[in-house]
Amino acid sequence: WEATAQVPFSGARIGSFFQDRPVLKNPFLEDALLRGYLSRHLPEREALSDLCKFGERVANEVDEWGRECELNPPRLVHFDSWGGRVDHIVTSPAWKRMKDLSAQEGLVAIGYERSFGEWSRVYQMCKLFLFSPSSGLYTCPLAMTDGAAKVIQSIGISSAVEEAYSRLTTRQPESFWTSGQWMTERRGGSDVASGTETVAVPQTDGSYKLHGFKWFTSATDADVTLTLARVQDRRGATTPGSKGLTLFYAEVSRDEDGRLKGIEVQRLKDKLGTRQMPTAELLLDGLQAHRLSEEGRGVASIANMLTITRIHNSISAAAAMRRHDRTQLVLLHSILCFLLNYAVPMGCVGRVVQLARDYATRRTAFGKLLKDHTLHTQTLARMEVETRGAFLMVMDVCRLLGREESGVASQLDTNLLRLLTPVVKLYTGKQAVAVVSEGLECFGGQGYMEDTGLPGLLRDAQVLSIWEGTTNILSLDVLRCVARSSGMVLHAYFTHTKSLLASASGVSSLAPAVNSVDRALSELKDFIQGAATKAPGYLELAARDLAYSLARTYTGALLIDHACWKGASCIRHLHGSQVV
Ligand code: UCC
Ligand code: FAD
Repeated sequence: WEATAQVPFSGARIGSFFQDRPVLKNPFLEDALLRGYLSRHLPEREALSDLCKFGERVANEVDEWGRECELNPPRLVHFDSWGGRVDHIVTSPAWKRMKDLSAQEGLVAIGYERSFGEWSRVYQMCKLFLFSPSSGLYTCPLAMTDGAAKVIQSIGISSAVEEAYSRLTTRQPESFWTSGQWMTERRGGSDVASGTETVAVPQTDGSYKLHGFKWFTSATDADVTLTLARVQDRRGATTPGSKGLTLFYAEVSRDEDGRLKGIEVQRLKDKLGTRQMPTAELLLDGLQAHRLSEEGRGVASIANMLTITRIHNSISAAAAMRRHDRTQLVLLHSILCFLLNYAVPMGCVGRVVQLARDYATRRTAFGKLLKDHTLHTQTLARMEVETRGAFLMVMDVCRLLGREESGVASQLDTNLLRLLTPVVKLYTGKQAVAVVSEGLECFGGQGYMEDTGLPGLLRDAQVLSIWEGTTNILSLDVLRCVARSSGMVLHAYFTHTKSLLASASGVSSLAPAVNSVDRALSELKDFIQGAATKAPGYLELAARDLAYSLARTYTGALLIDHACWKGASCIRHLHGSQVV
């Protein structure tokens, strides 16, 4: 016997089997639902070809940069070599390339150019949907930049913020600015009204100096920021609570010695995820600021920013889940799974579903590919339905936003937008964590290994339900907007959901699904009517469950509506018979 080349694992040989890695392909071409949604609502060739080109760029260029951002996280340099305080946040070259790319591709600009009228927001958000999982979290500064532009636009573009507005919404990389959103202080991020201690001291030239401590500030390499503070009167007194909060705009700039003007970066946060992006604690020590809102109207004025960033958050959640491609048959199957498993905890997959699905075509266990194990396919299908539902719900909110911004929204649209914004944010945030976690498991042990890049997806997903309003805070926001509209937002909800279901009337194959969602809708209505007669505090306890039910029922109706748009021809094709 001789040690020959026939013997595996001897000497330097490490075996002959190496698992194929999952491959990321053009996420636009890979995504049948995205393309289907667009051909239904925005079939403009210009938009589709831009998205297709961008998808190619994401797969072949940008995804690599995203990974680089993860491997080369930001760091804080407090002092220069001679001991001078500089507070320089050093970011990776890839992070900087993301900024240029974002401007060139119009990732914020599209929302303000409005080239596609009421569908411009849908177009913009589809682009962000493709970008998000590969963006190295650059979608975070973009969300805040979009939100800041929206606030400035809605308050009125005065000369003090004219340049900022044009830089926040430009396509020129050399002029492009990003914005921060500094709301959270040590005492509280949910209860901003009690938590804000920052004061604004009026200056003789009409500007203000801000003094305070901002406990969480993300993408702190921003050029400008919006923030809240309490204006001091001549005696130094301020008004407590929400009525004392005013919205300010400030630029982050340096003096001739390279020192930040009016800001000290205390430290960078040591975070579970989102490590690609700097999140800092900031001492505001005389930061020069311009008052944007009327005094005491800070929360109401920043609400527009919250609407935009919460929608961006939902896009990122759906995108983290998605990136996959299936036939319409699977969509129908998904609806049924969704309805049959109404009580099963929800999860979402985006990037992770696409990768897991690809992996299932490469990995063999027990003599066949994973895709040929029915239980594994069922797991993928359940992730898929969550993802599809999430996508349709987010897109619907973008549709409503686009209608409002282009002046064609009905009262019903406006009410729906107000209600669904917190609903979609809170629900997709939770889905993302569950689906991404399931997605990691689809890779077995490899899903737990850092160098695959997969664990980072789960860490990053966890933040989606925390920042921009936690699940409970947004559930309470739902109750509040219902109460303040005297029930009009719920009326809009029930009317529109019913009309979505009506589109399936006559599609016999969808009848069980329609009946199921219709029943859920009636139960929801009964619950709400019954709750009005219960003791105070009852609805508060039910707030989260109510918000989840609103989300699931609406999603079911959207899935049905979309299935009968294309599903009819698909079923005809598959069964060779007339369905409608
Ligand atoms: O976390 C942050 C940034 C993270 C990074 C960005 C990521 C973006 C996504 C990226 C994806 C990868 S920034 C911090 C975010 N912080 C929050 O979201 C705060 C959470 N807390 C709340 O939302 C609370 O509900 C508060 C702060 C809004 C509650 O404040 P108040 O003062 O108690 O609220 P009131 O009294 O209910 O409302 C005051 C006014 C009212 O208007 P008026 O006075 O005209 O009646 C409300 O109708 O504000 C109005 N308002 C709203 N309007 C309050 N909330 C809303 C709303 N959601 N929409 C419209
Ligand atoms: P708390 O408000 O103390 O909440 C703690 C818990 O209590 C939560 O579960 C909450 O749901 C619950 N709770 C609170 N009130 C109620 C209630 N009335 N009923 C029921 N439950 C309740 N903030 C910024 O301003 N700018 C940023 O750029 C920014 N970036 C961030 C980046 C990261 C990575 C993270 C993790 C956070 C960031 N934040 C930022 C802060 C974020 O917005 C807050 O953490 C969030 O709003 C929650 O506030 P809090 O941490 O004070 O929690």
